[in-house]
Formats: sequence, C-alpha cells, structure tokens
Amino acid sequence: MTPPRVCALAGGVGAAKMLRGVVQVVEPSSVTAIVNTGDDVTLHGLHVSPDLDTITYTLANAVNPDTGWGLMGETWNAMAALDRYGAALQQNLTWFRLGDQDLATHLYRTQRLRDGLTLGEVTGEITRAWGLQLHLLPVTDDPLETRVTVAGEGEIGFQEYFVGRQHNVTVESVRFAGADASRPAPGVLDAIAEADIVVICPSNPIVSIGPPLAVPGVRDAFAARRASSVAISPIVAGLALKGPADRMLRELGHDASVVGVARLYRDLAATLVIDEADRDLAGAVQDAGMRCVVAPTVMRTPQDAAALARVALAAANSSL
Ligand code: FO1
Repeated sequence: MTPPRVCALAGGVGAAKMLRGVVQVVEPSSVTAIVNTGDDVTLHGLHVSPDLDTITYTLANAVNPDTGWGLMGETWNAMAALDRYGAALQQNLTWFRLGDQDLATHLYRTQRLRDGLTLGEVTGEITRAWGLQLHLLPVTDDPLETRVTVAGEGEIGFQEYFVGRQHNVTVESVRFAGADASRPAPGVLDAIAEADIVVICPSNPIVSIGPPLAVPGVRDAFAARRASSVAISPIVAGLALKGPADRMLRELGHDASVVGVARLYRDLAATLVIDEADRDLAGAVQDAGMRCVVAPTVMRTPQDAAALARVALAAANSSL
C-alpha cells in the first residue's frame, strides 16, 4: 500500500522535532513540509532562513541540541573576528550568532539566489546535500518579513525582537510585510491539496504559523483540507515550551491556552492534540469547535516525537 502523503505546516524548533517523529512513522519521501520564511533575515549581506535551516539540521541529526538552531560542535571564529571591526564601529555586529559551519549554508544560499535560483530550488539543493529525503518547501519564494511593533520602540524586525531583545518586550502588533504581493512557492498548493494527512506542527501560532497563512491562497488551501488535518498545540499548561508564544498570544488578545489555540486553528484543522497536562480543557477545546485528542506532546527524544506523530496521524485518519 502506498505510504500516506503527509503535508506539514512548519515553523522552527517545535516543528523540526515533530517532523523528526513523522519521518520515523511514514516514508520520509512522502512528507512535504511547508516552512515559514517570515523569520528570514539578511545579515552581513547573507540570506539567513532560520526555520528552513533548523528543520534541515534537525532532520540531518546535525542541529545543536542545546539551542535547537545552528550546528552541533560549532566554532565561532568568524564572529570573533567580526567583533574587531564592531569595536572600531562601536557597534555589536555579532548579536545574531552565525557559527563557522553555519556560515557555509548562508554563503551557499546567498550565492545560489544570486545565480538566479528561487529559494525553493536552493532549499532543494541544501536538503539533498544533507541527505534529507523529506521535501522542504518555503511557503513562498517572494519576500515575506515578519515585523513586530513593540511597546515604547515602534516597529522592528522579527530577529531584532526575538534575538536582539530576547523577546523580553511587549508586542503591540505583528505584520507580515510583502505577504499581499507574495505567491505560494511552486508545489505548495499541490502538496496541501494532494496530501492524505495535513499536520499543523507545534510552532508559534502568531509568528510561525501566521506568516505562511498570510500568503494569498494558502489559508484557503489548508481550510479546504480541514477534515484531514490535525494540529498539535504548542501551548502546554498555558506555557510555550520554547520561545514567546504564550506571551504573544496574551499580548495580542488571545487566550494563552489550548482553547486559545483551538480558536485560532478551528477553521484549519478538525482535530487538536493537547498535552495530558491540559486534559481538563478537552471539553472547552471541543466547545471551541475542534475534536480534541489528549496525549503526551512534550518531545524530549526522537521516540517521544515518533509516538506523538503516531497519535497525530491516527487522529487525522479517524476524522476522515
Ligand atoms: N536565536 C537566538 O536566540 N540567538 C542567536 O544568536 C541565533 C542565531 C541564529 C543563527 C542561525 C539560525 O538559523 C537561527 C538562529 N537563531 C538564534 C534562532 C532564530 O532566532 C530563529 O528564528 C528562532 O529559533 C525562531 O524560529
């Protein structure tokens, strides 16, 4: 029997962990991840795609396990050398840490884009070079930039918010610059339409799942597959496992809970998987309009991720 085709909507670290589980449960070559590019940033003239790279490095078992981004066993000589020039300028040129091996990815991606390839084509070359069998697609090949308006400062870039200020500032609003003019990358709408199962990964609903849905046509494509779609809550017991998702939900007027997540996802997925810690909210999730499955959703090991993937795929199947 042909393996089920899975299409995943993915952000960074949480999605990478989820995908590491999915590829243990179904044939990796039948998995397509549609990845957020709103985190992308140009620094030192280089195009950095954090969510694409986090997934690539994680699936290649090369990611720095402590941070969830960048490469394990990294050295920082280029950053140290740049600090010499930062001192001359009296500027911090290395607030966004690019390791020596990681730099190769950004050098290569930037050159290939200059050669005229699309971000999707370059991503294919990079994932093949890392021996990945699953397909990674940027949600769009066009510019898409998450901009965050923070209290007392005005609008800054996503990485200035997330890294520059360690997301320790209050968010007043978020917008996705370029979204209206952007087009789904080749293969994105087909991957969503042709999937047997759609998985919305446990990523930040605002700034990881939000930007891809802002690309014209993408939200409708996912909504059309609602019956075959399952989402995993990135919020457990009111908290994000990593990053500012809980704060951002609250600051933007949503409930920082599995019920708040259900209100955001109910048009996109029939089922929401929530952690055992939120078992008593299962009824409220159903009242919010989503079938609710309770299971362990904290992925500490690849085995945890595979178990969660099995639960998610079974839930999506049973709602067919
Ligand atoms: N996150 C940080 O908190 N500090 C960093 O210096 C940093 C550097 C970095 C370099 C490459 C890359 O692909 C990701 C990097 N990240 C860093 C993570 C990045 O901010 C991601 O966008 C977040 O993980 C959210 O997805």
